[in-house]
Amino acid sequence: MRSKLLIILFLGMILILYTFDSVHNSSTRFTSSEDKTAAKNVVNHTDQDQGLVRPIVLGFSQLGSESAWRNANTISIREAAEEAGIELHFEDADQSQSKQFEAIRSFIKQKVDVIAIAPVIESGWEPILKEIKQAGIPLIILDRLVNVSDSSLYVTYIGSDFYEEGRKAGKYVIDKLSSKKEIVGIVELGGTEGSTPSIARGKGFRDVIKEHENLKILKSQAADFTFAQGKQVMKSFLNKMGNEINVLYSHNDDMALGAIEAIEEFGLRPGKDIIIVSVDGTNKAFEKMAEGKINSVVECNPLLGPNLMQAVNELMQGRSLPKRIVTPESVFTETMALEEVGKRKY
Ligand code: GZL
Repeated sequence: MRSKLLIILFLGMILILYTFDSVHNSSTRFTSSEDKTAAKNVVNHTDQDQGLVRPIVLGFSQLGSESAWRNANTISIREAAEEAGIELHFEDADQSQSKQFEAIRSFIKQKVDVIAIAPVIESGWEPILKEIKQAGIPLIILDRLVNVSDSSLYVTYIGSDFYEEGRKAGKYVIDKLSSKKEIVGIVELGGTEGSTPSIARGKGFRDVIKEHENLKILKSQAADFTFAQGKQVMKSFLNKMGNEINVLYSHNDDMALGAIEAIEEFGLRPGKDIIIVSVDGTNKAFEKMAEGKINSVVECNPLLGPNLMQAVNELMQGRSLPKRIVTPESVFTETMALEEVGKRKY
């Protein structure tokens, strides 16, 4: 009898222990998974409440990949984001403003911390910038500018002084042809119509050469900053007025490189029969300058990644930024070309 009682007691003990253990484990299992979700949420929420470090999320709308300059600009931004530990959401708009608008609306939906845009043209931005402001997301303008009545729609504009670049190109032409008293025929390959660099480089150049009556712009046409269109438009210039052309002013190197092919196919010598001044300062342009086929290149610095990430970090630390951040640049001529070739970072 006594042994039966002991067995029943023992079995009862095992049953109680088993029941307790299975209840505990299942709640632990549930709790652990709940912990995982909670932990994730806690990390996200914590960074809002207690400032724990989590990656800053930057949404960047790049206008396209039309030129060597643009590709160098994109590489600089990707590398600088990596270096800064900033999570970069990058969208390439293939030079389409409506694709830039789509990218910006997706950044707003993703609730990114900061939005940056390299606007393909200056006009048409007011409504979408108001949507960004409505969403409470700070905006940085990079490279080119937007034409808006309310500049409070963006925090800062980081980019070159394109007007000064145009002036530098004009000054080079004046110096190079100072001995000429007869008419000097100039043709101009413009960048993307309505873009800040194209508008400002054209104005800066004209404001400088207008003092010299013998310097005449025979023809100016947009060629969208691309090699192919630069070659095509230069070919049309040559067919219309080949022997009157003494100077080509190209708003970027890619179009100048295309024009060089057109000039050689036409039977003239680039850099000699036609003086060529270009803008950007890509390594390929320096190579042509070293060959004597381009006479001068005005630098336009695409390596804006570090500037952008510094601005994003300072913004997120609550620091104020200047409305305008100008990138430093130089001018190069044939004499400097050889020592620069191969040194260029783009
Ligand atoms: C200038 C940039 C221009 C370059 C071109 O900052 O926007 O666009 O000069 C590029 O090469 O395509």
